[in-house]
Amino acid sequence: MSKVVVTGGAGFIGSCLVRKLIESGAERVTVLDNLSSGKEANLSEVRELVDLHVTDICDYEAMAPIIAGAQRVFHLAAIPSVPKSIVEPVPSHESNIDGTFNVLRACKEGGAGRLVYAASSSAYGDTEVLPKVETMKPMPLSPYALQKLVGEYYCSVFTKCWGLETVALRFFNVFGPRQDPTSQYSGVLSIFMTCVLERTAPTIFGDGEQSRDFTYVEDVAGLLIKASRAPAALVSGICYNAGNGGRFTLNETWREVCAIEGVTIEPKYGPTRAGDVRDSQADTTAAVRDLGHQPQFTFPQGLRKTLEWYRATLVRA
Ligand code: UD2
Repeated sequence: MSKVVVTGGAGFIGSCLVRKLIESGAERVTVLDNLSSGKEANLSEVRELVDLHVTDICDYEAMAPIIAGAQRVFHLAAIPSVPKSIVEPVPSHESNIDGTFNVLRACKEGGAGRLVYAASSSAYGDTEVLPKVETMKPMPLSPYALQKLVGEYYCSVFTKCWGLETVALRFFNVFGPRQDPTSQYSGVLSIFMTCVLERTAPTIFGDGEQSRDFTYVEDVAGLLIKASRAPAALVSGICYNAGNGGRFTLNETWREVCAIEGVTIEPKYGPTRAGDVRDSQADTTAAVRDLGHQPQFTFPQGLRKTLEWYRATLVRA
């Protein structure tokens, strides 16, 4: 039986990937997660098919044996926040750079087949041109953006120097069910969802005209699996945009969320956040061509599905 490992597999994106791997034929999935933001409950429907190791990627001795011998490793464990990396740069650096190095080293020394890495669109910073293409020069604006970029470079160097198969996917503002809305660092859509259901006004940082390529979590999970299966000669050592290809401002997005719910609530506005990118939109040409990327959910469809999930969850809570 082929071993599949997902670091961060109890998190919002990781747990969606675990469910999709099982749907697409994996008999069991090994999850490595320190449960700092992930939750065992995120895996509840598939828990019996998951070998969960509550382990930190910063602890090499503990995590290396879990990765050893895996055919496919998906590295999603991270401290994934621009503002948190500014307020608390040390844990962010340790997890996102040292932890990623540990995962790559464990893959190399443990004879793993392929590593697929969750990179970030934040690496681009503010480009003059949209959409953003992989050939553009990265211009990180925050420690988090730089850390994720270092991870990408490390992937390609492990491919070049030691022949480890790697593929990096730059995620573009992923949203969907199970995104935790409870922290000040939570993704904006998880905050919008709870605000609209509780009929409270969100705070938009800046003028709300910044834009994002919001990507539904199931499309990202599907692309991760495609990246783990694409021919090595074509994709190994390469980084791809994993966005949806669209672009919506925060003002438009809040209005759309309110329209789906049938309410009108004026947002509050606060100061622009340090390290914030102004506009973000993926050119998905390379991912479509090489990985067969084919998003299944438009932004409004993803919003509706997400809102349904938050509604069911908030009612139960
Ligand atoms: C970055 C990356 C994304 C992913 C993510 C991980 C970019 C363009 N995107 O997302 O790919 O790696 O980091 O976390 O760099 N905001 C509000 N009110 C709130 C919360 C957020 O207005 O209550 C704003 C925030 O200032 C930003 C936008 O919403 O302009 C999106 O913020 P986010 O934290 O959801 O994600 P972002 O863009 O930092």
